[in-house]
Amino acid sequence: MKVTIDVHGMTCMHCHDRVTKAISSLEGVEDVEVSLEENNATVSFDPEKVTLDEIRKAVEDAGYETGEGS
Ligand code: 9UX
Repeated sequence: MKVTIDVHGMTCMHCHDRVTKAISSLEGVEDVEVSLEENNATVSFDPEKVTLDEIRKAVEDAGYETGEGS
């Protein structure tokens, strides 16, 4: 499944890379597209291996705030 999650607090390209790595390091994540301009991350993942909450937690653990997924 593919979900776009709001990610707040990214201000530079380093933030962008940190969020990308935090999400892509999770097992079950197939593709990640982080947008600094739109303050979100579009993630393709296998819901049997990883949940949206786990993805959100990985972003928060990296130091960023998350919003609702859609
Ligand atoms: Mo640069 Mo992004 O210090 O937090 S990594 S703004």
